Amino acid sequence: VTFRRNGAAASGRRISRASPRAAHNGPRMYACHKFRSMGLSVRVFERGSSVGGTWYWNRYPGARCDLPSLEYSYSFDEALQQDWEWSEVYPSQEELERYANHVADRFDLRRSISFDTRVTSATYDPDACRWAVETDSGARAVASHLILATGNLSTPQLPDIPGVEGFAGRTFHTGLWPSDGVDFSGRRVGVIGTGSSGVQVIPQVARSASHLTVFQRTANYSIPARNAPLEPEAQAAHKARYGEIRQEALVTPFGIAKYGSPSVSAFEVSDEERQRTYEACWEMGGQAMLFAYNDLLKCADANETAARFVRQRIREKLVEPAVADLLVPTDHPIGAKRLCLDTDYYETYNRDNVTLVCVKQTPIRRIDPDGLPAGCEPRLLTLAALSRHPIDDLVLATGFDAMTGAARSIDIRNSDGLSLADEWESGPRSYLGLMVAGFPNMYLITGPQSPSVKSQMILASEHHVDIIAGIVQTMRAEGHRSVEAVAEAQEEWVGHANEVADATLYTKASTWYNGANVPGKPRVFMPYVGGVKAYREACEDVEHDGWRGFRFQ
Ligand code: N01
Repeated sequence: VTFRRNGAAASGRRISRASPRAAHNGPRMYACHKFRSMGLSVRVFERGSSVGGTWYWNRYPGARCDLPSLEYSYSFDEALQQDWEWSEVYPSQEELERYANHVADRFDLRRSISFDTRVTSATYDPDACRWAVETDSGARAVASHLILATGNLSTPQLPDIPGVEGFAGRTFHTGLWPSDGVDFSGRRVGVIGTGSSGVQVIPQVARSASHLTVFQRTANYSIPARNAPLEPEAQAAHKARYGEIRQEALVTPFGIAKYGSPSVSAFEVSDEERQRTYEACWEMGGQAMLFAYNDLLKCADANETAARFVRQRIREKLVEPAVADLLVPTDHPIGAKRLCLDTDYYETYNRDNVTLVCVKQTPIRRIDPDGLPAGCEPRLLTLAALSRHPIDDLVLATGFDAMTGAARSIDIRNSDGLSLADEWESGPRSYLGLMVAGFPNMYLITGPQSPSVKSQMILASEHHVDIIAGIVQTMRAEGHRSVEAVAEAQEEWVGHANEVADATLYTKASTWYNGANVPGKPRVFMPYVGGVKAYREACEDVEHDGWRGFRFQ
C-alpha cells in the first residue's frame, strides 16, 4: 500500500517506503512567476494537491519555521512583502501555508501548475536540445529548460528497522502528516526521532496522548524558540526599511539579517563576558547562540564553551537527573547537527505520562505489530521498568533522504543514457549547486554545493531562479540552444566546497548534511558552508567573467 497523506494514515493503513516527494514551494512559485514574466511558457509539476511544499506536507502539531517570518518570505515583490501581515515572530505551518496560497493567487500561478502529478522521468534529446518529461498522471511535456526545484528535505526517510512497515496501529511520518489532523486522545503513542521535527511534535503529542514513549538515539541540542506575537510596531519598523534589511541579509554567513557576522572569537573576551553573551542569546532564543562568536563552528574549544552553557541550561529544566543524563548531548559539537528550537521540549520529560527510552547503545532491532519488543533498550530505560513498550500509534520523526533523494528518484537521463542517480552514485557533484556537468539545460535550485540548507531557503531559492533567468537571457540574446557546466569547473567548485567544509566542525557529526542518516548513502558533505556572502560573490564573478565554467552552444 502506498502511503498517501490524505486520510490514509489517519485510518491506520500501513506505511510503505514508496513515499511521495515534496519540496518547499518557494522556488517553484517564484520560478513560475519569473519565467512567465520573461515570456516563456512554463509548466510546473507538483506532487501535492495544492501549494505550500514543505509547509503543505509537514503539518504535524507544533510545526513551525525557526527563522523570523519577516525574513523567511519572498523578497521579489515589494508590494507583497509590504502587504502580507505576519502574526508571529516565527511563522507556524498554518500561516506559511496560507501565505503560499496567497502568493499563488496573487500572481495567478495555479494555471501553470499541474497538481497531484509526480514526474517519473526526463530524457534529454541532444538534437532538439530539449528535455522530454513524463509523469505518473500520463501528462507529458517537452521543454528547452528543465529545472529541478525538488527540495532539500522532501523525501521522507523511514527508519531502517525491520517491521516498521508491518506495524498494526496507525503510523505517521512527520513529513507526510494527514491533512485532516490526528487525534491522539487516550492513545499510547511512540515517537522515534528527536531532531527538529521530533522536538516540535513531542510536546504537542504529550498533551493529548494517554502515554508517550520517546525513542531517542542521539540527544540533540535544543534552544528555546521564544516565539511570540509579532507586535505591529515591530512589523512596521521592519517594513519601513525592508529593502535595506534584505540587503543586509545578503552579506551575512547564513543569509539572515537577524544573525549578522560576528567579528570576535569566543576567546577574545573574558569568561564573564562570554557567559553574559550566552545568557543573552539564551534569553533571546532562536539560533542566536551559534552567531555569538566567529569560531563557534570552526574551533572545538570555542564550540565547547557554548555547548557547556547549553548543557547546563538543559539540566536545569529537568526534574530527574537520570533523564537529564540521557537528554544532555555529549557526542557532537553544538550546531554540527542542525540546532533545534523548541517550546517546552525538555519540560515534557517531567510529565508523568512520558517515558524516554535511549536507543543509542542498544538500537531498536524490530517493531512488532503492537509495539516495540522488550529488550530493545533494557539497560538505559529510565522512567519506567517496562518489559515492553506497547503502543497504539507510531510517529516517525525520522527525517529525510536530504538534498538528493527527490532528484535521484526521477529517472533523469542525459544524451549518453547516463542517469543522474548513477552520476551521483558516489555522492552529488555540481557546479555552484546549479548545474551538473553532462546534463545540459538542466538546472538545480538550492542544489548540493550551494548554501541551500545552511542559509535562508527562500532567499537562496530566489537567488538561483535569478541566476537561471540570467543564463536563459544570455542564451536568447546570443542565440544558444544549450548550456552545460564544464566538468573542470565543477571539479574545482566541488573541491573548494569540500575544503571549506573540512575546515569546520560540521563534519564532526553524523547528520543528514553528510548522508549519514540514510543506509548506504555516500558520506559526502552536501551544503556549501563558506557563507552566503562568499557564495554570492563567487556567482557574481562567474557571471561577470561571461558565465565562466558554463559552456554555451
Ligand atoms: O529529521 P532529522 P527532522 N532509530 O534527520 C532519528 C528541518 N526542519 O525531520 O540523530 C532511532 O534531523 C535520528 O537519530 P540520529 C531542519 O533543517 C526544520 O527532525 O540519527 N532513531 C534523529 O533523531 C532539520 O534539521 C524545522 O541518531 C532514528 C531523527 O530520527 C531537518 O528539517 C522543523 C532512527 C531524525 O532527525 C530534518 O529534521 C523540522 C532509528 N532507526 C524540520 N532513524 C524548523 O524550521 C532515524 N532516527 C523548526
